[in-house]
Amino acid sequence: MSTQPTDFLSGVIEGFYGPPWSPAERLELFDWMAAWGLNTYLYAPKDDLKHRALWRELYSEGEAATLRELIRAGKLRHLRFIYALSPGLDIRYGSEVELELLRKRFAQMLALGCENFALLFDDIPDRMDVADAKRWDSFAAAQCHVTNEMFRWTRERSPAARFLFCPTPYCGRMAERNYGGEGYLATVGRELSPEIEIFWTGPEIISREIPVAHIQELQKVLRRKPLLWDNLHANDYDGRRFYCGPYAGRAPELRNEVSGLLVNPNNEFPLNFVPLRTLAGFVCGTGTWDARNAYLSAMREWLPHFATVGQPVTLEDLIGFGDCFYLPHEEGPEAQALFENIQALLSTHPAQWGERAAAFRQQAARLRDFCARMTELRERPLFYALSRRVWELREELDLLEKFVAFKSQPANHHASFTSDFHLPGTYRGGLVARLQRLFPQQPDGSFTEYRR
Ligand code: GDL
Repeated sequence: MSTQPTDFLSGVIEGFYGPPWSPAERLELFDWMAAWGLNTYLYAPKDDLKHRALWRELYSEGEAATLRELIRAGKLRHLRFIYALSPGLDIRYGSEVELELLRKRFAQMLALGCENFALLFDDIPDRMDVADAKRWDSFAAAQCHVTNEMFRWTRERSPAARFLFCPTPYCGRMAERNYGGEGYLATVGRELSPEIEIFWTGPEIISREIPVAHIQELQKVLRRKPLLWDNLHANDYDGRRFYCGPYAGRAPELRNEVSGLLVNPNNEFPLNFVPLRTLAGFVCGTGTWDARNAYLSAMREWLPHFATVGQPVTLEDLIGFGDCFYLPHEEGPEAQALFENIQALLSTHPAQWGERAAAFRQQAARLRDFCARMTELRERPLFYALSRRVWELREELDLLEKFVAFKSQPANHHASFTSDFHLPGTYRGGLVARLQRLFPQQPDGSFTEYRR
């Protein structure tokens, strides 16, 4: 049973950079959300051209028909559909012509059945054109002007509309750096109509934790409860990773301090099962929150999606695999243990390896075997979503296994090791990998120059 009032927004933002989800994926998402008790979907794919770069252009008939279908599908499942527009790249805030274009865009969406809206001003140049700078002494005031007007206009046509706003500084670090100009958030808190909800991603864009005290401080400035835009499982910033760990690092008390909790997850839709299942558990749960337990039970529910054309996959193996792609700031315990094992081996002379070498080889071989079996998944979209990352993991495990086997032979203790399957150029090659090697980052975040 949910403890949350029905006006608490809970659900998903399609708000990442990269290819937007397909209509079929969105329908599957809606089915998951309805089954799990999440109530809101925010349409905000950064790379729908008409959401951001071409925000002035109406949707074509074909595009409109797809959106109408999506909105209808949401309604059938009693989900709240919110349409977001991001005009901030180049809008002239003081122009009546621009405001009229915004109204036309919203009017088209209203005609398609959409009742709730958002204006997003994240990730935009933080400056105004000359005329706007003359009229407003701050960026925040200009954005409030446009947003308040669009809110008023929308409520006249859709009286129960929820209306959301994403500020230019949308996390603690950006606010500290005075992104958007000094006093930006205070101006928004004062000038933005109190019924408009304001997004916030926590102390960071990708927040490992979102402390209750951090949000309570923010409430004073914004003069309302913020609405969380949680990027914990977003992976658009790193093509090598995805996150299938649990919703974590947020205390259950946080639910009382925000007007809702929306997550912007992995680009690859099929990889979001556990993140969204555990989010639903967090939002709808009562009492304490045990993220690891939530993960283990969501993994059990995800397992049937891993049916293969060959040998079945076990829950134990799936959990170990999921631990390798857990959360941005931490590996799951099994992956961490594997890492520590190989780290210890690499820093010790092979004569001292003892039992550890065999233990590592066994662990790695099992995981590598699991990765190989992913090619046999019946759900091909799930395999395609996994395939590049699984390939990379397999390569690294294979290399390390070969290395440990080679060095375990006393005759090879001092011999140098090479692998015929890991050759310069085709292995860890390319400009990006070379740049990374040239300019490594320390665990404390600092960068060191390369020294010969
Ligand atoms: C962001 C972007 C978001 C992106 C995420 C992760 C917000 C408000 N905006 O800054 O579109 O997916 O980071 O890269 O979070």
